[in-house]
Amino acid sequence: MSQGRFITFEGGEGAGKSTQLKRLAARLEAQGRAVVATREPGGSSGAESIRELVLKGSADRWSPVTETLLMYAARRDHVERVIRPALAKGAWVVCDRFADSTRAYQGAAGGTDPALIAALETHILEATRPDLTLIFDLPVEVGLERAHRRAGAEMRFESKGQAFHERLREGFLAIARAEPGRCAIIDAIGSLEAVEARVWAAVRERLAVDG
Ligand code: Z5A
Repeated sequence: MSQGRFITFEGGEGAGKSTQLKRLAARLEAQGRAVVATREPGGSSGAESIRELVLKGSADRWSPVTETLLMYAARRDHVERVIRPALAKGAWVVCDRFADSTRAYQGAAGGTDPALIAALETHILEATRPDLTLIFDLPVEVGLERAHRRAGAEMRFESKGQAFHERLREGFLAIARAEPGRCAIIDAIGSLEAVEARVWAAVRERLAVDG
C-alpha cells in the first residue's frame, strides 16, 4: 500500500479555505482516490472538545502561549488518531488549517516565541508534515467582511482587531517565502471557480496529479 499525501489549507479569516477544501476533496475522490477531509482545531473526538474551549469566549480568554499549548494538545490527538492512520492506509488527507496556523496566529500575530512553536513541531508532529500547503491570501478587510457574513461562526479570533490580522497575513506570507518547496500561495480573490482552478493547478504541479 502506498503512503497517502497530506495537503493543508491555510490563511486568514474568510479566505475561502473550507469552500475550496470541499471542492478539492470531491475532485480527488472523483479520480478514485480515498480522501479524508478534516480540520483543526478538531478533527478527532478529543480535539473537537478542545476546539470548544479555544474558539469560544472573549478575545483575551487565553494568552497566546496557552492557546499554543491547547492547539498542540488537540493536534497531537488528531495526528495520532486520524491523520497518521489515514496516511498509512494510502488516503489523501486534506486538512483545513494545521501547524502553520499556530505559527501565524499564536506566533507572528500573537507574539508566542517561535522557538517554543518550533520545539512543539519537532516533538509533537515528529515526521508528520504536509506534502503541500496552500496559503490563501487576500486583503484583511475583504476576509473579515466575508467571515462576518458567514452564519453561525465563532468570532473569538475575528474580534482580535485589524493590526492582529495584518500581522497574521504577513506571518502566512513569511512562511510561504521561507518554505517555497512546501507552500503555494493561492490568490483568494475572484470567483469560486477561478480560485478552484488555482488550487487545482497547484496540486497538479506540486504533487504530479493528472487531470
Ligand atoms: N487557529 C489558531 O489560532 N491556531 C491554530 O493552530 C489553528 C486554528 C489550527 C478556527 O476557526 C480558528 O482557529 C481560526 C484560527 C484559529 N480563526 N478564526 N476564526 P474556524 O474553523 O471557525 O474558521 P476559519 O478556519 O477561520 O474559517 P474562515 O477563515 O472564517 O473561513 P474560510 O474557511 O477560509 O472560508 P469559507 O468558510 O470557505 O468562506 C467564508 C465566506 O466567504 C463564506 O460565506 C463563503 O461563501 C465566502 N466565499 C468563499 N470563497 C469566496 C470567493 N471566492 N468570493 C466571495 N466569497 C467567497
